[in-house]
Amino acid sequence: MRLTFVTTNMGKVDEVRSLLKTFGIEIDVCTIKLTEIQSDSLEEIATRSCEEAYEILRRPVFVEDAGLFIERLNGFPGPYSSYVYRTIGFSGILRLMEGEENRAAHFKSCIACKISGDIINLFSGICVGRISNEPRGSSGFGFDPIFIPEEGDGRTFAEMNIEEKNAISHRGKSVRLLAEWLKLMR
Ligand code: ITT
Repeated sequence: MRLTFVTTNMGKVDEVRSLLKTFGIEIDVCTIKLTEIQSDSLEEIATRSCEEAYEILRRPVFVEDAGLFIERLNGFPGPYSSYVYRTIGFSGILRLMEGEENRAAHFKSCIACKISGDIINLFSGICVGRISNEPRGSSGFGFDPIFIPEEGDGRTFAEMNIEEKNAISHRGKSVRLLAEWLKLMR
């Protein structure tokens, strides 16, 4: 069985491919733009996108929805992270956080996978950390330059290589759960 990852984000593709490869799993990528419903729940957004992807492609698919949740901003931008990144970017987030002492934040990733039939399987991962005072690093994508994971050594995600980020990231965790489940299915 070959799985297709449906996403428009090539940063996600690099991370997911690199990690799945260590499990001996190769994937195809399809860059069609799926409808993203408005919801406070990443699980609900991923489930609906996955249903649409399966309807269109009619083969085993998965999608991933992720977001950055900032405690002091009551979880903003959360499920709206993609829009917020495109509009105000990470510098806009740094402005909103100017002078704030509480910089706690977490990333969450939710993968929805449909192999066949009616069942959609969900796999989630969370990475706890904080928002940096200034952007650092040039690897990765999105909010990586301003996120310092708690499990790390003080570097931002953008100062890590893919393997280092995958070892502790929200996406690394959800992808490992997907990989373990796929192994059981074999
Ligand atoms: P697809 O929906 O096509 O997969 P997208 O970029 O729109 O691509 P999301 O809807 O999941 O993906 O948006 C999440 C946004 O949150 C993403 O565009 C980034 O700006 C940010 N984001 C998610 N995961 C991230 C990560 O690991 N590092 C940095 N920023 C991340």
